[in-house]
Amino acid sequence: MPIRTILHYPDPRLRVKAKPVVVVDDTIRTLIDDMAESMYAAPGVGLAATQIGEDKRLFIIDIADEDAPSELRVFINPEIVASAGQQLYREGCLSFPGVSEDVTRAAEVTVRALDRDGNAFELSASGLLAVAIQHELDHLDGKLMIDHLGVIKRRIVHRKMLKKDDGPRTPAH
Ligand code: GNR
Ligand code: NI
Repeated sequence: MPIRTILHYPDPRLRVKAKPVVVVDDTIRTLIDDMAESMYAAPGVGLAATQIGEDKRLFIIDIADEDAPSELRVFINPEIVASAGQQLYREGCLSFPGVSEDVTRAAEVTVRALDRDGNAFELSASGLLAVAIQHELDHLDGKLMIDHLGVIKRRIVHRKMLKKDDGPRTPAH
């Protein structure tokens, strides 16, 4: 089960709006296994298929503490069916290594999705789990944490990411 390369901003593939999963089959389950391995290796608390260049509406989350047993949650074709309140959380993103910024999101969400067996479930979440669900769902729509920042912070993060990037220099703007 290979560890997959996680795309970094400003890779254009991070802007793709992912397509629904049509059947939850062994191909999807293999993809989930690869994503889990990649997320734990990173390490991160979540990973969206978009971040490894897979055009599918699927993400995984594990917010269990390092010293606790892992609790992998799988969300296929997720939809937020209810949300309430607001919370500010200092977020990171595996597609923005070295960046952490405060983002405002709903305090509580109810998400409906399919699990790795293709069974529908509903989950209500608050705190970090609610943040992660919203962060990952954004990825499936090609939306990134930088889009939640004001113009000044956004430009700072943008320039920082261009500097880190290897390869040919294009003029900063
Ligand atoms: O590993 C991650 N940590 C994190 C911390 C606060 C809010 C959101 C996240 S998600 C992130 C992994 C990631 O980039 N998922 O898309
Ligand atoms: Ni992310």
